[in-house]
Amino acid sequence: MRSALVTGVNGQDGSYLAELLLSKGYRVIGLVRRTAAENPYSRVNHLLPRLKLVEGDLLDAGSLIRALELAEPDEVYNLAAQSFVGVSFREPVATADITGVGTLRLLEAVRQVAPHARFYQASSSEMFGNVAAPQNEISPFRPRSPYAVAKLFAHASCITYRESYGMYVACGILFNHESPRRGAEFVTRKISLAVAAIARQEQRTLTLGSLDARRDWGWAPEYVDVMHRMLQMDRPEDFVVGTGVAHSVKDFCQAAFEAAGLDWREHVVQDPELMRPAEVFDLRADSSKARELLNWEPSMDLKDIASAMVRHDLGLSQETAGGPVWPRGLAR
Ligand code: NAP
Ligand code: F7E
Repeated sequence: MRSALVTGVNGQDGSYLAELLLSKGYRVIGLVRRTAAENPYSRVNHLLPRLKLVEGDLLDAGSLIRALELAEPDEVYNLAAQSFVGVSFREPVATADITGVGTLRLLEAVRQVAPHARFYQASSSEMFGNVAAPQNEISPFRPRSPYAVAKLFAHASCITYRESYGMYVACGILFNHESPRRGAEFVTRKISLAVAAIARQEQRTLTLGSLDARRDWGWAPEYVDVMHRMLQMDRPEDFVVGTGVAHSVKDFCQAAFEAAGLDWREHVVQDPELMRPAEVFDLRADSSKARELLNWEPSMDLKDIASAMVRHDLGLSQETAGGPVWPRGLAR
């Protein structure tokens, strides 16, 4: 039985990845931080006790060593991060420490405790900043936020460990991916939750920042599948992963409101306070390499994603924070 350690297991991607690995017969150990919240592991409760949880923090090297000693992993997936770009402008140093140096702490712990484990790093399309779309593995990186800077530090650390120590380290440069398990502060979930509240007549308006920024939005369960595929290759490589189609925030609003029979123009207002100090305007993936070498193909488009999220938030779909939503066509 193969073992996997997943950091950030209670995040959107961590919960889907844990489901996928358990369905493949892995022994899965998830790293979680101590919290005082009443229902702290809400996205993975349904997986317990098959999923084992171990306490640890990317800020604490000793806890990472302990987790690795307990897990004895064949594969390590580093999904933990301060992952919200907006917060990174308000908490830049904490973001650098967790998302950037935290990855280096984990790499060094793996080098010492489990040097033969295969390591997946959750790199981000945010590292590209405003370089011309579409972006691929040879596009330059021009980060535009403290989050992107931290992710780039982590990404470069991974390549350094791969080249210096011969470790199997692979970075997935993933573009935005969404689901009903997306955190409520990210724009797609903020929109789907507001659409549901407006449909129930609990609120009238939704306040957003930039409506023109364009993102390549995919479906999260399909993206954790690619993480696993990346660690099954003969040698470690980095991959850009996205749908290849970009839409504006406005387009997502239109699709989400339409899914509930509403007109977004009657409800969405803009507030300059929600604009970021520096915006990334146009992210669109060229994932030819992943399609060819990993045989990976996304199947959900913007309308599918918006409608699945709105249906969930209206209480119309079976998916709960705890239930798997596998897109059509994806082998489990
Ligand atoms: P997420 O929902 O925000 O989950 C992040 C997880 O990291 C949370 O479970 C959080 O724990 C944990 N975490 C935060 N700080 C930690 C620390 N100091 N020590 C240990 N754990 C810590 O993020 P996601 O959307 O699943 O994304 C997964 C990864 O992919 C992240 O690294 C993100 O930056 C990256 N990424 C995401 C996307 C995307 O579109 N989703 C695209 C590219 C890259 P708590 O539950 O305790 O808060
Ligand atoms: O913003 C605009 C905002 O916060 C998307 C993370 O998973 O993907 C994610 O980062 C766009 C931006 O995601 C609001 O300015 C307008 O242009 O949903 P988001 P993100 O910043 O793209 C990357 C790939 C990651 O790696 C990250 O971890 O939407 N926008 N109005 C807004 N965004 C938010 N959050 N809230 C608004 O009110």
